Amino acid sequence: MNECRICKNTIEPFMTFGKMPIANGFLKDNEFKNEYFYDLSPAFCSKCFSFQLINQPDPKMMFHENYAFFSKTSKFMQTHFKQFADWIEQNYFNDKNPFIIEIGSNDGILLENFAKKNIDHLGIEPSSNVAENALKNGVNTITKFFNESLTSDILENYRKADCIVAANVMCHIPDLNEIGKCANSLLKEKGVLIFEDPYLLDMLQRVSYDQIYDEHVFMFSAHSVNNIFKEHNLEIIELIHQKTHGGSMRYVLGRKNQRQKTNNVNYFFEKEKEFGLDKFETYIKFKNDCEISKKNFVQSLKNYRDKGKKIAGYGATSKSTTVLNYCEVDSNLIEYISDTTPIKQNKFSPGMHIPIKTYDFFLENIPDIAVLFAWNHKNEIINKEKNFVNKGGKFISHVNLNNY
Ligand code: DWN
Ligand code: SAH
Repeated sequence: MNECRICKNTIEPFMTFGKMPIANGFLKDNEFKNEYFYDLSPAFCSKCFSFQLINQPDPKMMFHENYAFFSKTSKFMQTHFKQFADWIEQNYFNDKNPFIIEIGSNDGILLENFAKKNIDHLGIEPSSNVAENALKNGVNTITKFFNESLTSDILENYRKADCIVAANVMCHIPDLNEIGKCANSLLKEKGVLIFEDPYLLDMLQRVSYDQIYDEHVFMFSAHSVNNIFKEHNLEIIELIHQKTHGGSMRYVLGRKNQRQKTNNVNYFFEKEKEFGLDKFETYIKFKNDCEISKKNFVQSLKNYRDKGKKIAGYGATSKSTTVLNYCEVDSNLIEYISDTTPIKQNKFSPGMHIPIKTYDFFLENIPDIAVLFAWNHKNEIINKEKNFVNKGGKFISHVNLNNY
């Protein structure tokens, strides 16, 4: 019997994606035989509405000194985080001498905007290789996991914060009750907790099941976030939908009755209810949608291959690990995947062992078909690849690319 990670209610898995490797575990061929696999099965809690993974590998196996994701690889995301920083400053800094803490600050993509203005900030980032980049750029960073013991250290050595922010991190943390307690200790009376994560409703509607992988132990909705944090005296005061990562939600939470709620909070609660996000049947439908998506994706790759087309992947995303392993697609169908991140290059994709190549390799070995695993960066990539498209190259994906 499985327990909800939040409310301890009994939960049932509604599907399995099968055995999965670490999503960002790009590896050398001499490491194939010791590759780690776990069972990737999501479940839904019909009491607190949390969509969650039954099993998650130990965080230390995912976030360490060789973490493969560097936030600044996307120009679009750099712009997003600059705008995000300006928005926080305009809306949620009330103090003359504000202090902002970021959980999962990665290479400093958000906090560098505050550092440049000499605004007091602190990044918490356990993956030391990405944190090093932030430190080089003048972003104050502690290379540790955020938790209760670190919270005590911060209170001793720094001060209470006006804002705790986390982008694409909260959904990675298995014990959110601990995070609720930490936020309570660290925030000033009128302080806010702001986080952005891929939005469950978008994932269900778009069948972007590749958002489900080891790091993403939760997929949030307004309903679940409300239930998770109300136990810690925090309430949602603002919700803003985002285009990033294929559809995300920005949640702003304040201490109960300390801040005015905006009108759109109810709008999203109603929209989620209308969709049936609180009902188990919705997730059974999602399971069927995933199976159809898998069948169509594999068939279209086979059709292209049988016509003699050269197929490559574009962007060795974490998400692609779920697609490739669930659909059992290996280098018989996708010859190689190109990615601009040096730490991924000249290694193999987790589980299916497709070679990862440089961007120059892509330019020298242009495929007929590019599987856009980084579909969430479609506009940025299509703009860059006008030449490929003009010469007859075609981008495809398991999701409908017209939605992005
Ligand atoms: O939540 C998470 C998000 C924020 O980032 C983490 N758990 C891990 C990671 O997820 P992802 O790997 O799915 O993220 P992206 O942003 O979709 O990854 C894009 C990949 O594509 C990177 O490896 C860089 C690469 N890329 C490229 O080769 N050429 C990206 C762009 C824009 C390009 O032009
Ligand atoms: N905020 C960045 C990075 C997201 S990737 C962005 O939006 O692009 C997730 C990041 O969270 C990784 O850098 C990982 O090392 C970090 N992380 C994971 N668990 C964490 C924890 N418990 N505390 C702090 N950071 C964590």
